[in-house]
Amino acid sequence: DVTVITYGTFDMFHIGHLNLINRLSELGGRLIVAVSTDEFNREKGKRNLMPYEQRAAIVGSIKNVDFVIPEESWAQKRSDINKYGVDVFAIGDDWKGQFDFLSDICRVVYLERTKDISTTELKKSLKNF
Ligand code: C2G
Repeated sequence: DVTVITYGTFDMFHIGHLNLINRLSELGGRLIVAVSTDEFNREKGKRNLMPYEQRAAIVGSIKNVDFVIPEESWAQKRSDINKYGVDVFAIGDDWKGQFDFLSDICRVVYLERTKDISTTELKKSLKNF
């Protein structure tokens, strides 16, 4: 079976995240999602509203997701791909080109982002709600 992996914060889970996850599960039979820990998010310069446990629980509850692991560093992708026998690394095209260096050990796919929704936008619209 084809194993797919992706990485992300998945804060304030929304349709953009769901669309991506559903598209990922079309790429292969097994889907692993690495959810960024709170500490790693700070390293990414991102602040998440929901703690890792909640974000991981929500992502893990999605039927197409087979396995959730923590994303703790930029450097873990290569070892994850080898450890889990990953065939496809896929992520939204806001990262286009950033992970081509992994193409010696797996297929690298960039998927189109869902328009007009992001956690940042949601936070803004909540302020005026
Ligand atoms: N996404 C999307 N459409 C949106 C918003 C997000 O397709 N409207 C996708 C992103 O492209 C990403 C995934 O959903 O593939 C998770 O988005 P984020 O939580 O913002 O992930 P990010 O912080 O970019 O983390 O090592 C990689 C990083 O951890 C990626």
